[in-house]
Amino acid sequence: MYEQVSHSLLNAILDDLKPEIRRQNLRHFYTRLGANFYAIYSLFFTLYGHREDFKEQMLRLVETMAEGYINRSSELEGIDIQREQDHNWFLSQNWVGMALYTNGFAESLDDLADKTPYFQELGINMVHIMPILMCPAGKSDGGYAISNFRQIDDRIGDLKDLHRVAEEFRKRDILLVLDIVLNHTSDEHEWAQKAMSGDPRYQDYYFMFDNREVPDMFEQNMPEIFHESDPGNFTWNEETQKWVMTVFHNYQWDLNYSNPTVLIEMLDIILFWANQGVDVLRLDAVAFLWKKIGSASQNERNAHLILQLMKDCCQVTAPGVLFIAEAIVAPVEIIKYFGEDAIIAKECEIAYNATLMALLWDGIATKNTKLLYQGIKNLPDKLERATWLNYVRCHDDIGFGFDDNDVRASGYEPFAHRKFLVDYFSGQFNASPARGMVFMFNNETGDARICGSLASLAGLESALENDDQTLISASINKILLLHSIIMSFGGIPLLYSGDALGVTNDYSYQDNPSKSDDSRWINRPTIDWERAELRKKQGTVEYTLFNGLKKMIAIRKETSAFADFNNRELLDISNEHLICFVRFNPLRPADRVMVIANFDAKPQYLDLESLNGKGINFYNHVVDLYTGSSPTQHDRQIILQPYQFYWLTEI
Ligand code: OTU
Repeated sequence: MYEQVSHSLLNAILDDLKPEIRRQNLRHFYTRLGANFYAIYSLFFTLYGHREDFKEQMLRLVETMAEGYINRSSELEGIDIQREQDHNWFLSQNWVGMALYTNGFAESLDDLADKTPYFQELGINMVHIMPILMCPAGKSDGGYAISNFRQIDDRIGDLKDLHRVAEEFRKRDILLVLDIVLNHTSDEHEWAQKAMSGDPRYQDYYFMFDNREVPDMFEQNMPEIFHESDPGNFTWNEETQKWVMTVFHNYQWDLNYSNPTVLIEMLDIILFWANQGVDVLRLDAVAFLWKKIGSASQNERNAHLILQLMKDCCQVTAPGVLFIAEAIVAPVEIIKYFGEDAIIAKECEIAYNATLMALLWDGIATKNTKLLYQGIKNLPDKLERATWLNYVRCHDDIGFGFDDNDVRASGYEPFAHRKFLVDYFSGQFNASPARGMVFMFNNETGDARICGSLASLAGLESALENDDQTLISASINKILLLHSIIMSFGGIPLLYSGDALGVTNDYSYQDNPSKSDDSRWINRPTIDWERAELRKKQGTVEYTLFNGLKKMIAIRKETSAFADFNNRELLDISNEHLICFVRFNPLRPADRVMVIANFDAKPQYLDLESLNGKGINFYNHVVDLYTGSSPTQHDRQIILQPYQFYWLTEI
């Protein structure tokens, strides 16, 4: 948009640019800057317009984008232009992701590059390599307490190795995803160290207070994240005799985005990694970016403005790069991280579907789909050009953060129901085969979350221990069932390292003093590659899971109705153990797939009359894409075995 105030400021900024920048050929940069400048200016003005140094900061912001553009390789610029032309590319059903820790999956980044064929074997073409940057040993929060945003942890490799990974991936059309930890730094980061030595410039990068007055005001409304290990949101710092805001661990200092320098530094880091050949950036803990006294300091409007600004700026320099919002918050809040509008107020193209994840686990524990239905029904439609990251497990805990109204509408009392879920997955509930751990139990509120690997939560660990074949196959079927939903729901499925091989809990963290107070380590596995060979041996758990998932992935890629264009219709049916939805290709509505999944441990049936003609036409020849055969029908009913799913289509 053309508007006089911002346009004359833009002209002034272009005159003031450093000569090194002015001398460059910046054609594409200028066209994009011109297109986005009004939005960038308006957002920056809303956040920092009251400051005396506003214009200087604005100049610095433009210089940061220009420098980022100058450093972008022509190969990456080519990809930008290609993606600009095919701007819906990431909504295709072709993408299937996997998240992993370098040192759990491989020996090092170099070794990970050598293991690329494993991804291809399974069909994975988007790999989220979890934090790889410098972290203090011990006080690392699994890589999310970073002491240097530009240096790769030398225990796993260096920038050269990452370039090799990026190159190997690109050759094979695999997308590379890396983290940007925007909300905080390690207390060993140079900025924190300078702040500790008393430098006021760097003290302004954080929230530091001489006494408890302000911290106490904040505390009144701020929930605690790691209540058991790190209670409170502030930590006393001896060196400076100040209280520092530390929402996560006491060694993770929250960055202060009311200081524009912080925003510009972090944008510079985003652009730096974009220029290393990263396709997608996972923005960690985005809900926490803005702190405000009197609020929970999560999901604040200004947090959204910061993300819009980062998106607008990144589009100018590296428009081919996508953002994933990691905001594990209430369903109505998650959706806002896509932005308000697909074009002028865009934030992240992709967001973790934490709602679906928690709902799926509810289905497993209750063997019932009431809450799953309710939750999906109330999941708002996304913006255009936005997509979910659908997952079952990740490196974190599981929080049962459903909407209380949905829980009530399903006939449960929220507190008691959550307690049931925690008891079920921690194996305290009678007859539960799950082997999870309670995470961050809060005595005052009764809140708790759950850790554990997918296989152990689904009962595989206990079944193997008891050598119970029936339970072993039930747990395998549950694992496949959960994946059948994330692969067909709409969005990019994100598998978690180890889950395709049925890797169970790793208890070794309990003997490591720097890990033992964080049970999330139980679900951060080290892959045993010798054992992984069993995926090639028929009859093993590894074989059944790996090949089941491999087949699902291959079918997904061939099924255009599985692309994500808000093209899903949830069907009301008369059986509360089943979930049933239809996916259709918006361009060719006759291409439809009906997904039916049975969450019960007993066979269930779907009464075709209850569909009222919705879904697909069962008078035609119907076939299950997964097995290639027709579904079992009897008397106008479709029969599903325990934990069975169908992907039905008419042929
Ligand atoms: C994220 O987690 C990371 O995934 C965690 O591994 C980190 O510990 C954390 O940020 C701090 O960097 O912030 O918006 O319930 O779900 O902390 C959600 C715990 C987050 C995690 C939560 C999450």
